[in-house]
Amino acid sequence: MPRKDIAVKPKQQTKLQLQKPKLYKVILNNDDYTPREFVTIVLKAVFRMSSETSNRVMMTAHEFCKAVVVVCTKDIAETKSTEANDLAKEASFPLLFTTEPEE
Ligand code: TYC
Repeated sequence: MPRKDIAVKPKQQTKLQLQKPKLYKVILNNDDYTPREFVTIVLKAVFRMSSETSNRVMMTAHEFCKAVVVVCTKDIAETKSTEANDLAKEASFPLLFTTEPEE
């Protein structure tokens, strides 16, 4: 039986504060040589974009020099941009994906 004359102090709880992971942008950079179709092929293959989205992102880079492809963790951003840059190198195109921290 619990005694009513003794106050039991609740144990102090330690709050575990999880830090939000810092996010990174994958940037598609325009150039004058890579065919538009090749850019959309890479966007579809590596970033799983639909034809419509890949075309829109490619045209954004084409018109404004750069386009944000995706925002994700550093690890994923670096893996994906390396994968995409490797495809461009294999095909001998200067297409370049870069990563940068999101403000
Ligand atoms: N500017 C290229 C052309 O006219 C096409 C292109 C678009 C290349 C986007 C890279 O990120 C890019 N052939």
